[in-house]
Amino acid sequence: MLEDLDQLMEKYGIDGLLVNGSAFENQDIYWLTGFRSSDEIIYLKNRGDEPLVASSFLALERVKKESLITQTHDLTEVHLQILREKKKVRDNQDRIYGDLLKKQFSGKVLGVPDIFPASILVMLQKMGYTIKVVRDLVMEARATKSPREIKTLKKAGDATTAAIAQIVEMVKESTIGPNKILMHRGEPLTVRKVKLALEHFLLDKGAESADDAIVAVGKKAFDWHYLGVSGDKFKSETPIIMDVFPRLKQERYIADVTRTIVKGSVPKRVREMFDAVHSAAEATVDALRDNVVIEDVNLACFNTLKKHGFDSKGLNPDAKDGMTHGLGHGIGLDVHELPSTYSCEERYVEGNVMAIEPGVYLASIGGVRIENDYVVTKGKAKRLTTGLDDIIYV
Ligand SMILES: [Mn+2]
Repeated sequence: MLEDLDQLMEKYGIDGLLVNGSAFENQDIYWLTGFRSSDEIIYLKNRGDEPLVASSFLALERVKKESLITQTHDLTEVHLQILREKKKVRDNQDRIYGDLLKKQFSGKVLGVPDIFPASILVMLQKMGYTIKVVRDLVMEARATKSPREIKTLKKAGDATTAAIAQIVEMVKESTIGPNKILMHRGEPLTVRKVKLALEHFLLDKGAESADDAIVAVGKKAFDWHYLGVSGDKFKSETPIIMDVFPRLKQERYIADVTRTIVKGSVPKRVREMFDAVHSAAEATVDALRDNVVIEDVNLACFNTLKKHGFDSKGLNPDAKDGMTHGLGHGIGLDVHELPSTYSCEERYVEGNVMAIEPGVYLASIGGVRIENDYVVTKGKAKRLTTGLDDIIYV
């Protein structure tokens, strides 16, 4: 949370935190300032002080009205001087940062996150500033969500489960044609058609795909990041993975939900995969809570899969099939945030929001994956992605 920044700055040994960019390109900027704009701004926080944003002209006025920031630094005069000299602002960043830092930065060590323009970093060093790259600092602060963020993530979750439910209806409506191909309103049900339907529905709910959705039919889902190509056709008696991770257009938060759907009779081996994955999901969520060691939650999943006869990279790094990816990831303004499920010795804390996605994959069949988003609490983790069955046989 924003409240954790001072403590983290102390931990990382920096006196000031400097971040640059626009909300649409840099989630850190949006999270730190709440300023939803394409304007590039500079965020500076001295340890122990309120943060400020440096900007100019009309953008500065909007920062004052529309952001969470109460302190500003006006760069209008410096910008005007550069323009009067018929020069480019982007070639004169030393004057911009010089003005800001001389007047507003009182400490010695300036921290910058990993996403920071390399040219400005080098320039600041040439100007004599001591710069420390604090790769994880803002990400660590972002890992613990405020009640307001959790409410927004729930809204993203509702849009996502509702969008997948629409596709389930399309599959239900479909008939089974030659070669097991699903026919929807007289045409084969293709990945293109399904992705378009997802996008249309999400837009109506105020969301849009963060990157793309995964819609993987049958064996193609063995590669669990295979996105699906337009011409892929839905088939009966075949597991189809739909992994949908849209972003709310206004609030910019993301949900991540996966369902696997089978139309028609469910082959025995596929049913076994579903049973294993569903049991693993339940065991994982039972284990997930405040102050629990991250690896213990991983093991709850992998050991359950093992009991069901499935291998995993978690128990066997050489595994060729079974669960060949990690348990999940933190989620928020980015699809992948901290905490990382690979930080085995660390512990979950209240307010972490996790996408938990057990899955098993067999080369001869494809895969089955179930993914839902949860808030870590002192008791049982609270699910944010409700209203849609985990196992979908239609
Ligand atoms: Mn995910």
